[in-house]
Amino acid sequence: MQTPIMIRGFAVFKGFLDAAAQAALVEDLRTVARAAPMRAPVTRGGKRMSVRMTSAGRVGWVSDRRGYRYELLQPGGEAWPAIPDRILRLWRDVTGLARPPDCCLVNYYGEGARMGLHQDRDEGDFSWPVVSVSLGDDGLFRMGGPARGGKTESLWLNSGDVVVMQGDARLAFHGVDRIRFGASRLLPDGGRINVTLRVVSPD
Ligand SMILES: O=C(O)CCC(=O)C(=O)O
Ligand SMILES: [Mn+2]
Repeated sequence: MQTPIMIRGFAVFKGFLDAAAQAALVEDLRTVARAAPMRAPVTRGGKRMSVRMTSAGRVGWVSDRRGYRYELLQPGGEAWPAIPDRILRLWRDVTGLARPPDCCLVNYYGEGARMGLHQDRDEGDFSWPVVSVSLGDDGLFRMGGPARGGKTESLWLNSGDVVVMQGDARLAFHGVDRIRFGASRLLPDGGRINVTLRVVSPD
């Protein structure tokens, strides 16, 4: 296993996936998006997010006027598609855990999309790691600490990079300030995909 760069407790595996592995993952995610179409969710305040999202797994992450949460069903009432095997394998390779993630959140950043600083804290047990995979265009990832307004550090994530948030970084603030739209040719129409894998239930 490659040794990650550690930034404020975030473990960053640069170039974890080669070009062939990245292309294979994109195909898997197309299958997911056919079964569970991408949506641009609104926040509790009614603001539409610039990132489009869908999920695979036992539960999917949703946001609407009722707030953020995990749901067993898609907004249309269907179950979420299964997490593709290749993604489950990546989780096992990176974490060494036999326990699979419950949710594979798929974020798509088109031109101008961003994600504000936030903590991942809708899960039942923060002792499990969060694994995030970048595909397509570069994204400027901002990493902070456990409190909003603290010092932050930024790093460009490129296609094939994997970040693990665990330990001190598990509840650290993070976000994506901007992407370099069109920087990568992995996605024919440009944009950035981020896949986030999380254990949601404490059992
Ligand atoms: O796009 C990224 O790199 C981060 C995504 C993220 O933080 C999230 O979905 O909670
Ligand atoms: Mn997050």
